[in-house]
Amino acid sequence: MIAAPLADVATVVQFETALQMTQSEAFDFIHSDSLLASSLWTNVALAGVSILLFVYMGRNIEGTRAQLIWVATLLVPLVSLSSYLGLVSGLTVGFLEMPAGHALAGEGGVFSPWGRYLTWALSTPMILTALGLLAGTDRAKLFTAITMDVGMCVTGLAAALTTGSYLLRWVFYALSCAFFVAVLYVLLVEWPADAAAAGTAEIFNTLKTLTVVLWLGYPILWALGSEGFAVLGVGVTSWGYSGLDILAKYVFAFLLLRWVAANQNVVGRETGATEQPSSGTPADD
Ligand code: RET
Repeated sequence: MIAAPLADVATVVQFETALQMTQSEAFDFIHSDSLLASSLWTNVALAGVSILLFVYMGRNIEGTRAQLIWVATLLVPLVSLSSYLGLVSGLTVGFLEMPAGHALAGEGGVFSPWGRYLTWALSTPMILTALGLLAGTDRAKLFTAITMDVGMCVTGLAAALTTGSYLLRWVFYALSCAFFVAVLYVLLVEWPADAAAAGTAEIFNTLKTLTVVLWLGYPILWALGSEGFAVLGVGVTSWGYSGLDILAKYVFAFLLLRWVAANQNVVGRETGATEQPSSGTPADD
């Protein structure tokens, strides 16, 4: 057996400790970086405050459609609180050795907050459900938006976790973008017309613009961040997602709930997805 040079042994040890980090070591890693830790704790706090505020704001909301919007909206900070607690505790983060071709290949384990991508598969469908119900859309379009969105999140997770091939990381990224295009189509083309018919065009268009602009920031950040081209460091990338989350989740949800609470007469009308099919006609809305 040929003895490995000392430097190599040190590198391997560095790799192994990074890749086999325990949760408490991951916890210590996160808390040794004040930028990273603050990006996560800020969202834990804001999600908690949002939950209390949204419960209060929805206390008098009546009618199936308005209540569905309220519950979907409330689930956004509820999922977010769980997500950020998972990240900050070290439970849903990992340290991945990047494949050859990646800017950080050979530099030890790269911090991967994979729990983010996983929980987006729960939170973003809630955002779309609330928006779809606000627009008074039908079940086919709601189903399309949600399934495409889940496809986007799961393939985004695959892009982050693929370490066997640098090319395949970007193939998953491209697939995720393709799903995203379908979501954007529903948001930008289908639902505005539905919202106009339902009398919710003004608020819908405000929230649609907010959503589209902010959501476009996520793939850009992924590409620039430590898991993509690594132009940005771990702490800055994490603050990028946290900042986008603050606007795309809490601010979005607050604006939506405030409008719904004040316009229950408009939202009270059953449309599209919440409409009961009248007897004798097929339920094909
Ligand atoms: C990824 C990388 C792969 C390509 C694309 C992405 C899009 C992510 C988006 C996330 C939105 C998240 C929100 C979370 C709120 O809880 C997965 C970053 C297209 C659009 C709004």
